[in-house]
Amino acid sequence: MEFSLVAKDIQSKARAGVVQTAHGAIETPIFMPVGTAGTVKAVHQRELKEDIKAEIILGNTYHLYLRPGLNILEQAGGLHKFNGWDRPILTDSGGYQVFSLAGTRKIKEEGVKFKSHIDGSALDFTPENVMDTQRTIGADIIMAFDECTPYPCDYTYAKNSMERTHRWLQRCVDRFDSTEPKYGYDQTLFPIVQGSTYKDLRVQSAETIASFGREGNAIGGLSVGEPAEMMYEMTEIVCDILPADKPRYLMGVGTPANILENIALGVDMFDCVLPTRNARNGMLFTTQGIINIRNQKWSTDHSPIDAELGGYVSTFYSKAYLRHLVHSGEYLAGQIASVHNLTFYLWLVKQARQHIIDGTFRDWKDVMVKKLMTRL
Ligand code: PRF
Repeated sequence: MEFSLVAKDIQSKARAGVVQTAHGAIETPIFMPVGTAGTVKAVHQRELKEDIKAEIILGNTYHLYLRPGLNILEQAGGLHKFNGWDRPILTDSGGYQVFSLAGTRKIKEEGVKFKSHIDGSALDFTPENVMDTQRTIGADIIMAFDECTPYPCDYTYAKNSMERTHRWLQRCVDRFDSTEPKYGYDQTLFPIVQGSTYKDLRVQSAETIASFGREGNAIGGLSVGEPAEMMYEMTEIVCDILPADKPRYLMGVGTPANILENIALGVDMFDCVLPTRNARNGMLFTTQGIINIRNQKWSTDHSPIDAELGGYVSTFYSKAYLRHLVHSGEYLAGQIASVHNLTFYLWLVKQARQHIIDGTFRDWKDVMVKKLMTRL
């Protein structure tokens, strides 16, 4: 994997760059649609490519390991072959999901013992087997096995957890570096900064993570319920320490405003379920602000979902039609809304990138943050 910086904003710490992977280039800043179980929910691959213009999608180790399982993924020749997505894929390690989804779980130095949320069977994730699993899934970018602390989290717990995440990282690196890709193309491992909302822990974690000298770095443990200002404060501390010549990935973030504010602090990559999950509940992000398409006021609005955004579904379908589909419980409602929201998120980061290159990012961002969070 290679990262090159294309431009730096003069008014903020925002950067524009290009990440080269075995499955093609990613222009940063980038938003990565979440495809937990090998599918971005309600969106098919041709829409992802041609309408949304996604450059990379996420998969999840925890879900893919449980279903369809490693044998089937290996038979297929990896996830790219299995789901027909031939551009880059990043897999999260399952650390986060074990903590948020699994039933009873026990965290030990060796790893995490938990029960599957599907059939209750007993499972064991260790830094080593999570590396092997991600090798088998065949993701281009694989994530270290970490513990995402909840918010709030007391200092002693946060410190012990962070230190364990660092020890687990050493084991991830040892395993990853002593194994080969399964399908002939390069994979790369990103470590994850933790440290909850404590400045000194974030500094310590960022310095430790940077010292591993990997090809990219991630920031975890944020956007877990803390105030946005606290998240920005932590992101800034960490970005100032992580190397400038490597991509920085902020995990699980966020709203359009969160994304723009974190781009201004030096973050390059984002993922979040918000655009797809909220789409399935009728919440649309548009260039004019936020719409709840269920509201009566849209029932007679025959204008496009978002004429300014462009893109096929956002201009072809009207608000009144989409509202009708939602109220009728039609599957097409979830599909149209998901494609629209993702088109919007990819448009947003592309706009951000262009404004960074043009040297107008901060002024543009300050206007957009207010506009995008307006409820229409
Ligand atoms: N760790 C991992 N995945 C994550 C997170 C984390 O801390 C977060 C936190 N926002 C989202 N996804 N491995």
